[in-house]
Amino acid sequence: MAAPKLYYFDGRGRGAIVRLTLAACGIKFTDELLTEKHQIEKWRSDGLLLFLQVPMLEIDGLRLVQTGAIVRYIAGKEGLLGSSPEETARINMLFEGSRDFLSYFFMYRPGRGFIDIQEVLDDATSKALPRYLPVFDKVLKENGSGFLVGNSLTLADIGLLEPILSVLDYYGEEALKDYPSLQEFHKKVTSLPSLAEFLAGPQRRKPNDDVYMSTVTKVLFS
Ligand SMILES: N[C@@H](CCC(=O)N[C@@H](CS)C(=O)NCC(=O)O)C(=O)O
Repeated sequence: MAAPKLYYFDGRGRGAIVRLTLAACGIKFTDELLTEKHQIEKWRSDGLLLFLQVPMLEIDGLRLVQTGAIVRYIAGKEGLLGSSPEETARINMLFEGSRDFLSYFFMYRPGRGFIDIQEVLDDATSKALPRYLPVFDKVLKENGSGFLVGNSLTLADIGLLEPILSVLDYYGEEALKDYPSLQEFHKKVTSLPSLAEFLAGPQRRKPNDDVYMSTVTKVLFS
């Protein structure tokens, strides 16, 4: 079977969590990078994109779209979605919370286009950090294993890692100084061999820059 192939931009965006989930599961994948408008037009007209959107992941003979569905497929196959309906609900709840947290770092805002990074960070500083950091720190502390749910890595942890990496990229370690459980979590999860290798490699994209924003604008909005 061919390696899974991710159709997405050469940047983080919604593709980041798909890459992170594949990496956490030790699944090697390739990137089909979207850099020109004619590519997505062809994928759309060839019927590759169910809702005409990326990310799309080709895996196991399937063409998966919708970020949440993609990562749940991978996590489900790899046993990272818990072992009871209650545990799965808890994992999903925490995962969705981490997506809400991460959304504060997205620079694209519907109806406005890409907004200035300072506006993003002002909003994240006043609204996202005080809401989410204490909650995730508390959940980690109460669970006590270093992971959010149970005794091993789940999709909830992979979800949380993404906004924590953004916090560290944008604010530095200082931002976690009052959250010892989150500091331990970051250390523990980024030391897992498959994630450590991925995060140090080229498939982990840097924070979105001008090149990424102008590519997305050209491909989707011109
Ligand atoms: N709910 C979808 C949203 C996907 C989405 O909005 N993708 C953007 C790129 S990040 C896109 O393809 N936009 C083009 C369009 O909506 O026509 C998901 O989570 O995957």
